[in-house]
Amino acid sequence: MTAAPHGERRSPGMRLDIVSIFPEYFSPLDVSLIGKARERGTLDVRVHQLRDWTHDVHKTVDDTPYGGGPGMVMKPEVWGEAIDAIIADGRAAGSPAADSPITGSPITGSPATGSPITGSPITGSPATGSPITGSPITGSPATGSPFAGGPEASATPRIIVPTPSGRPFTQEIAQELAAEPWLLFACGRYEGIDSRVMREYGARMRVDELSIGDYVLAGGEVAVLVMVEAIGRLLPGVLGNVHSAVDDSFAPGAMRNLLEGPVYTKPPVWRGHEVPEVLLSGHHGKIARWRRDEALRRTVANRPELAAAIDPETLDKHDRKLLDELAFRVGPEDMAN
Ligand code: 6GU
Repeated sequence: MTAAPHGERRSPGMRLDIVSIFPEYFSPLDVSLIGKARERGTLDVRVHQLRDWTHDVHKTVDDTPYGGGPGMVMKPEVWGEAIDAIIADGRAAGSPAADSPITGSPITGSPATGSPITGSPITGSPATGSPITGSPITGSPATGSPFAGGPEASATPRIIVPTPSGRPFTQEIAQELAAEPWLLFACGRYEGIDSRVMREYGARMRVDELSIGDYVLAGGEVAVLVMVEAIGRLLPGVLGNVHSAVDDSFAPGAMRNLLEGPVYTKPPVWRGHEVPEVLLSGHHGKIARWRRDEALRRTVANRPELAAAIDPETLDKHDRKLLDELAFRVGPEDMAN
């Protein structure tokens, strides 16, 4: 499971490193779309056991939290050694732009000491206002950060730390991450990873703390599976039908802030339930209109907060009439609905 499908030679696709104390969680990545992408070399997934970087007989990865409180916190030293080793390996294995190292940044060595950049802002936290990691994830990846995009940047992975305290993982972020050559997912368990790890790497590369929803999982593993699937299906050639992704719910473009409507297949009548007639009409214009109506209806019913955030500029006369019939108002002025 941890082996790269094509040995040390890097494929032209994306490299994806995952560090966890439960590597066996990631066996689903061997199957289906993601498994096929790995076989083809579109995706080079490497799953690592964090405990491989411990030095004590018990392979300890956690300790009690400073300041007291429940639970345990993952130790920074082991994470530092793991991430340093993976970055060094990725560069040596000919990961993207390995020939253009970032000058001055220590790759290996003791991560806990000698960092020239302690005290720099933690990345990925919008509240810190960091010019590096706090830069908007939605922006062009090639701009706004010395680490985001460009040939130098690809000599470091973009680090993703799954945590319920992170910013929301969205379709837009999935699209942005799908354009990266190298991602490293750092799965925390217990109460999380010592915050200095994010600070340390955030000073040298893009680090994003991301949440998949407003609930708490026991660890980041399942969240990483979710993110990898969302990202992986966007990679070139991974989806069977290249057009599938543009109609996705939440996809930037026509489907922004819209959920997809219902779908049907044969037979035309099943247990007395009929397929909507318009879908059998062969009239493409009417079908497109019907689908948009259904998307609007479903969004208003299931996700009113999304519907309220639809840009009024993107609504045509027919859209407005439908929303009127649903007694639903779009836009910031009137949130009464
Ligand atoms: Cl990314 N991790 C954990 N542990 N819980 C979560 C989450 C992530 N997203 C939502 N809940």
